[in-house]
Amino acid sequence: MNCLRHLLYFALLATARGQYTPDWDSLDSRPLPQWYDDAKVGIFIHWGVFSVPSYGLEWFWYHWENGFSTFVNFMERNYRPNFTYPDFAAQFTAEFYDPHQWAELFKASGAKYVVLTSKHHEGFCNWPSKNSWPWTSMQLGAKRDLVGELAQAVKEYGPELRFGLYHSLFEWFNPLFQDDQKNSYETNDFVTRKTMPELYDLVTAYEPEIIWSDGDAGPDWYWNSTVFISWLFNESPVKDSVVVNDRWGWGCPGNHGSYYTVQDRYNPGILQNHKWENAFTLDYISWGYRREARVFSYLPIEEVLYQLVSTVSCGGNILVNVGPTHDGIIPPIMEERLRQLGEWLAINGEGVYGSRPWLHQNDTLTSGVWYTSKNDKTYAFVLNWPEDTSVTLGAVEATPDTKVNMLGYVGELEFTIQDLGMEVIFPKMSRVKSQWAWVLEMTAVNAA
Ligand code: H79
Repeated sequence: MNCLRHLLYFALLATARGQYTPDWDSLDSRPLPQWYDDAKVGIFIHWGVFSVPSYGLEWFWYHWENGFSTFVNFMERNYRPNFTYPDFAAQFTAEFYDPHQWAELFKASGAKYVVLTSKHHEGFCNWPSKNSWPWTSMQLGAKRDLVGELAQAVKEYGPELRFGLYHSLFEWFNPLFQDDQKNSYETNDFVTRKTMPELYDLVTAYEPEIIWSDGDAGPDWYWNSTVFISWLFNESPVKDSVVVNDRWGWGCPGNHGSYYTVQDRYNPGILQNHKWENAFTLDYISWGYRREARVFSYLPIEEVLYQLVSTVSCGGNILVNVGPTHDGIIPPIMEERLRQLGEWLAINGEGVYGSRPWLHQNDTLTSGVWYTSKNDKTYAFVLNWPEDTSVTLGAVEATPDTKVNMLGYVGELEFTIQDLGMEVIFPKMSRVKSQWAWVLEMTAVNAA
């Protein structure tokens, strides 16, 4: 009896203070907010002091400091002696930064959420952090709250475009972190004085609905990750809708969090039993802007669409990255790619948003065909227009009630039943609205 009373007491206490306890078993039991699974497409933005040298990649400082010759030579050729990386911050000016223009572009891309780097591994804060003086965008360069301005512009679109923040736990050269590392993570001044105050500050000030954690060098108990996430899920202003990824300490990626990012550009190609995200960048090489990139370095729209459909078919979302310039421009080639994506989704989004994996993920006979499902419909994404006039779907079995349409085309498509699957006759290309990839919408079919 006493025991029962204790149990009740603790249960009440737990409800009063929120239901999640600071351990992974409890945190992982929280159901995924559905908006995230339905959204499928997000935009990632890598913007920081690395956007000033805009050379090589966003790991510029790390490579230069560690004596990589390309970076050392670049600095010797182009900057006065004694120029330091922090000196770049003065040129992070953002004079063309128009957050409303950015938000309009992200909306036009068909994305349902936006994730901005609040602070990358260099430690520079794109918001007026009180714990990072004087290494923030409020004190140096732009003298603006870059995070706050985008949060406001994105939130004007309501739940159709949600706002999220990337945050790097570790900072390459922060002396507090380096000391903790030297002490085998048994001291945690960096976490208590820097990382955690900043994370709580970001959530309270900007109410992001995604915390995209990165730079989880160290054990999760060192970072205090579960304590922060239990506060986020129980008490924070975004407790009902927020989602977090999985980079919260050694051993966490692929094991803990609302959804798994595992590693950059993760795209396993087979159905996953936990929600996941494929974060990739429009530049094959870098997440941050780099001036020397040539046109061949950018993913063609066909590749972006391949990433989208192969990811969504296997239960994932895509997070498409752009790297703005130091002055706040999203380079036109990236803008074009995002607008192409939006153009394609405007025609074909029915098979993407709110969809769920089907019984087969890709076709058993024809390569470049991926599937999703929604309500009573099955969608086949055909990445290659057929060389002759038809595509044979080995994974689909027609029934007497089967109907086949193509999104962006008026009228039904003819098909014939095959020994293995069905053969769908494609219409004349000139009468089809979609480009780059085509979506068959099928009713009353079975998995072969
Ligand atoms: O922010 C982007 C990357 O900078 C970041 N995650 C994405 C979203 C990232 N953090 N850690 N890593 C990626 C993995 C680190 C890989 C490394 Fe390297 C291999 C570090 C040094 C060698 C990649 C290649 C980065 C520099 C060279």
